[in-house]
Amino acid sequence: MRAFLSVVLFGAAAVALVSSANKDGDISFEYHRYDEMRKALVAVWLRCPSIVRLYTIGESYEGRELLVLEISDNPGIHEPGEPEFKYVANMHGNEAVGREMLIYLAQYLCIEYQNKNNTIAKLIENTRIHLMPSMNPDGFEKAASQPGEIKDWFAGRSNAQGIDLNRNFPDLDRIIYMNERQGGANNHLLQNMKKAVEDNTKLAPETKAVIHWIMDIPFVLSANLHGGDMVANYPYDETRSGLAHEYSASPDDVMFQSLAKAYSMYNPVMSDPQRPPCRKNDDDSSFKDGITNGGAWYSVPGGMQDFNYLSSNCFEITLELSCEKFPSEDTLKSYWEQNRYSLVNYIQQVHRGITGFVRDMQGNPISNASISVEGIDHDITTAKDGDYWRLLAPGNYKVGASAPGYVAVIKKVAVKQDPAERVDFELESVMERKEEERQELMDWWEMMSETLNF
Ligand code: GEM
Ligand code: ZN
Repeated sequence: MRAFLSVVLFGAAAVALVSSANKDGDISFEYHRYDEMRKALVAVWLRCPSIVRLYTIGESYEGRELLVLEISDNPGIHEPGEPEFKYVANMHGNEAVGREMLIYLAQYLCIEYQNKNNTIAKLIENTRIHLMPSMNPDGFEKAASQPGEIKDWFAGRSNAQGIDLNRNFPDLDRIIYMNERQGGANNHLLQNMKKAVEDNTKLAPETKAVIHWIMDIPFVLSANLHGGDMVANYPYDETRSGLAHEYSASPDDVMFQSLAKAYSMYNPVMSDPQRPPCRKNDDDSSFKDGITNGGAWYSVPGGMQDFNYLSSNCFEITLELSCEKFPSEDTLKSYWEQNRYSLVNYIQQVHRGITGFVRDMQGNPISNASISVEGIDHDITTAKDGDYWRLLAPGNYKVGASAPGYVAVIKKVAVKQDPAERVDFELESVMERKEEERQELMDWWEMMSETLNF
């Protein structure tokens, strides 16, 4: 049944998204070295200047730019209420498929926007999409410069200092697991620690750049593209008990499974129940429907995925796109065909759950207000314009908005599969409430004194 479902879904997605016969005609399915990648991204900007911006979030250890291509109807601007989405690839420099997928995705979105593909145009108009094809450009150059087609399994995985970037993020899992036991914050565990990040000598420049990026832009949803297996992996990555393998559910386990399936079920190879393990002795017993909990697969401390979830409002999953880390160039077109619809469908998930604004009684935005959901011990916060996005699976929820100095408000919300429910909150300041109560008391006193002829 599952195989049938994935074919149906895949087929439906294909019909919905494909607008012209040679939709991929302009994409060149080849590996891009650093200069070629930069030229390819500039070419997308030149072809679609009204919806594309190319920017950098910093430099790698050897001085290569960490390039990001942004696609949105108002590039360069956070539009209040518009969710922010990111794909980051190639943090392990020898895992090359994801890097190419993001270059092709940039080209595909631009081409389809020009072809008036309504699905793509709507996505670009109501989402701010950021694509980082390579978080480790130095590692990629090392891997790609190896002679011949057979690449060493590890050469280029780390950054130029020999740091594994997916073990280099602050280990916030240990803090959250301690807070679960002893009490403490349930998210935003790096609150106001920009300087600490800057001064942390253990952090690679690539890691620091991404941490600042995450702290600067209110990302809602993200994926981290890897290679070496075929699965959509979701938090937590580090096991709760410290065991090598242990299902370690986050408070948003139901939503993360839904998000991971939103990718895997549109990739016919990843979701094929008959697919054999990538390597004979692999234990992918935790893989079902093409998804896995990270801790159930194997424990990973200091990873970027859990860091997103525990330091910001961003939900991130990790995508393993290929059994081979650096497959031959003639396989790239088939990897694109396997991933094209998953890549778009996953971006569309950012429009789920609830979204809205938190304002005061005068209509002013309240930034950094907390949005809590009864039964899910993971709060998110409002961005600069009081806008928020809270990913939630379908169901009935009690949602609260609160901020220091304001009276909290709780609302009951019924959430569908999609699109997101609009839920705005108006918070009364405690001072206003006190004034009101004082006034009510004065009125009562006046009424009593008249009645009793004091
Ligand atoms: C993984 S990617 C993270 C997968 N998560 C868990 N918990 N296994 C890594 O970083 O080791 C594999 C890869 O490098 O792609
Ligand atoms: Zn990897």
